[in-house]
Amino acid sequence: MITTIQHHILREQQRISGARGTFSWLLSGITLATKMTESRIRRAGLMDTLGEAGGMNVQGEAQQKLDVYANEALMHCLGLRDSVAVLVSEENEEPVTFDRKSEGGEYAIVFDPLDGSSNIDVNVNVGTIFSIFRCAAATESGHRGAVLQRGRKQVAAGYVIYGPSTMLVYTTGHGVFGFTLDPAIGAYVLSHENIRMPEAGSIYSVNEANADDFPPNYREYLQLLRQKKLGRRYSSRYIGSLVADFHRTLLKGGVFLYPPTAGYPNGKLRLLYEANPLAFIAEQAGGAAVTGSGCVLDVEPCDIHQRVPFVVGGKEEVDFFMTHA
Ligand code: AHM
Ligand code: MG
Repeated sequence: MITTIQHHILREQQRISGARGTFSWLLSGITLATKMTESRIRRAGLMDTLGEAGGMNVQGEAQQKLDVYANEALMHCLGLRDSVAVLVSEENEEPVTFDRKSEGGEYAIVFDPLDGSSNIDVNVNVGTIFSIFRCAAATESGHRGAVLQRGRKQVAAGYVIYGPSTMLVYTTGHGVFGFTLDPAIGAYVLSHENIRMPEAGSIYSVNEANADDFPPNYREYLQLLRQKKLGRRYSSRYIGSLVADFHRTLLKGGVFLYPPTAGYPNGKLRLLYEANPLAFIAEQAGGAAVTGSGCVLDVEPCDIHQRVPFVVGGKEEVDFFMTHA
């Protein structure tokens, strides 16, 4: 018989919250919101959901209508859960906090509601990325402190990819599991048990149009891959939707890089809701993720929207980056 994500999470939460049900209730907020978003995405082009919403987000990027919808869906579905104390979104400058009094308020959730949304008008894959922390660190530093925790402290992380099919991939630190949305029953069904990232692959993924701006060590690394220094020929793939580029790297192996550039001296991708959750999944699947100077998961965050250089992939490619670049 099938295993739904609800069933899987019920088993996982024994390790996380001592089977009190708060964790599975929390995750059901994420699955519901992503199903709402997926249904809008499926009808994009038929409804008035394509194009810009007219506003800018905190990153100074034009918000798409679907960015706004995906953000509201997550804010609404998670805001109703008593166990949520803080929500941080790419689309909101400040954390959204909830005063839960004595009961609840255990978790902080950080998310990118619609990653790669500039691709949506051309019918290319987009995604939702999330990361969950316990609020233990929210002491004097308040709610901001609850989310300014190292990636190693995540209790769960995952993403949804809206592609030819819709998949949710998540980890609670005990392996990585993938679920495919079965539209006939409206449930995420286990389709990828204990995902392992190949130790080595043959694809590199980077926005090569920026190569003249990359620091020399990144340029050199890509050149060494092209020169078959790892013993095989590499091919290049770049979708420009992080979730999609990462998902391919997770399943097929290889390496994805977003290096520092002139426009983005710290790299373009955000630590809390892009790099950290994907780094957690990569490590859990046997891969690795670094900023160029160390593991992504060891970076001590200082700002909720901070950016980091991001190199993620199979062990062999990432080790080679660290030793040769
Ligand atoms: P966003 O859509 O949440 O703003 O995310 C940024 C996107 C990532 O999905 C993707 O990896 C990257 O920007 C692509 O950037 P570029 O167009 O500079 O290659
Ligand atoms: Mg993003």
